Amino acid sequence: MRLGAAPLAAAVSLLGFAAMGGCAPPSTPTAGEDPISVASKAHTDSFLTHFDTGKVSTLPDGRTLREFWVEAKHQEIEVAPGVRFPAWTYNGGVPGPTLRATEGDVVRVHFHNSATMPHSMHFHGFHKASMDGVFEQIRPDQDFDYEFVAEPFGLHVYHCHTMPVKMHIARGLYGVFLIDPKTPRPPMREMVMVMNGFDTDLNGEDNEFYTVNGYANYYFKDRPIQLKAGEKVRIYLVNMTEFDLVNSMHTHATFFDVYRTGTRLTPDEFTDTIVMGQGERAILELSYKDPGKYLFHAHVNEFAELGWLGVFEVTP
Ligand SMILES: [Cu+2]
Repeated sequence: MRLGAAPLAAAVSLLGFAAMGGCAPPSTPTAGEDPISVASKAHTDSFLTHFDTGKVSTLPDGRTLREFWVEAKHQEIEVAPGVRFPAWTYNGGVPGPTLRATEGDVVRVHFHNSATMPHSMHFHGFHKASMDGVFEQIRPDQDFDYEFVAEPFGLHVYHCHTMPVKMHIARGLYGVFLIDPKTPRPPMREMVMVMNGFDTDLNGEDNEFYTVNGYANYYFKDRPIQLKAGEKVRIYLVNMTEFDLVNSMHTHATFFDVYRTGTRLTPDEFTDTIVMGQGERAILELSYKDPGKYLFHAHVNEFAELGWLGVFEVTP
């Protein structure tokens, strides 16, 4: 970001640590409340733990077919209190839905473009060239079915690949594509965190706000994440920040196991800070021994001050 964003920074980094009190219920509309604000906060709230596992059926050859429905549509969202952003979305929110399959499934994504310009879906993972979402651009009001076998297992992403790609991603056209291994990982509470930025002055060069899951400081101010002492949690962490070369996450007072790209079942690293380039992702597993409130945030501290800040509230 640039220095010009400083006044906006002041507007958002308002929150003293006093704001870390308690856990408010998810946003519900009350009389006079702005519906876009309510919807945007509700999206960030539910995004953390919502996985779209699609419609499952069995093909004649015995394989599992997993179908998803995704619509590109342009929609205004709120990214910080009183700050609107003219987003380009998958299914109406930024990030788009977390699509979850199992290694070996046949995945079919029914894509419809309701926007006023061409868009596409480009999935990370193995697939044929015709399913790559690059040369087949989907025009307004057109449909396209992306189909491939889910592999390799790991934590992947999908995003629009229409030129200029940086603009289509900066406006919000991305989401998480998670492929579980055939033998599942050990069960534990799971959450998804997508690190991103918002170029709210639309200058096409930098971000004025940084968030996890679309709303600045949401898990810091509105709804700290509740954990139990000793409880192990799994975080699917993805970096879809545009313009800035790296983003990062740092946890206070604990360390985490890192499974880079989620493609192996043994950890690569045990640390408290992970740095990721654009499009990079990793699975983290962590726990806290003692009750208390613990910050997590970008260790690019400027991003933390512009909205990438959260709290784990650990109870006995
Ligand atoms: Cu696009």
